[in-house]
Amino acid sequence: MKILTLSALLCAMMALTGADEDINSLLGQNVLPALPDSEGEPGTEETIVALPDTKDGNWTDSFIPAGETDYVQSVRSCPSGWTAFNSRCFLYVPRVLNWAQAERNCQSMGGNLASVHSFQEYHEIQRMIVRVSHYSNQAWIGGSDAQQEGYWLWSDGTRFSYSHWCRGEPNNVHGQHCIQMNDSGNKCWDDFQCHASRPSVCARKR
Ligand SMILES: [Ca+2]
Ligand SMILES: [Ca+2]
Repeated sequence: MKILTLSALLCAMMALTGADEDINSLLGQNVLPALPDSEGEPGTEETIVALPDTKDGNWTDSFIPAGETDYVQSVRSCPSGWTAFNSRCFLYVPRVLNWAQAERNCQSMGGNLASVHSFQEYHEIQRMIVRVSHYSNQAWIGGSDAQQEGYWLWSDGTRFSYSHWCRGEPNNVHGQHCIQMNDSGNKCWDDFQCHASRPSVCARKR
């Protein structure tokens, strides 16, 4: 009889423990102890400090994490005339150039023709062009399949994972290997002849 009672007690305790776990799990409380935040300890402050102009004379601000005396980790603002978005700076170049000239022009300013990785990013670039030029002009961006037909690559080396092609594009009519944005009424992407003259959009890291 005593053995039976003991067994019944053990079963009841196990059932209760299991029930506690289930309830905690439902309430989201059955979690591992919080780990330290790898991005920064709570209470760490970042201060914005104006730095002397650098050699290109256009930088203005820098973030210096408090307590960092050995190095300065800079997240710089964009050069004058460039538009900041996420971790990059963008520039609309109204002067018409062919795609290769446009890419070289961007490189001369420390960037490349812009790669585009999301609709949000594309929309920001479109807004910048309207703000600067008051039109929604066709413009070169950094996509090309000149190396191998149908293999689209960005000139800045990033992965070609997002696209905003117009209906029926890319169609490679008479050999089209460079992407112009803001094409047709839908302001979408078209593959076009790389030697054509277009405004362009440069991008560089902040
Ligand atoms: Ca092509
Ligand atoms: Ca086309």
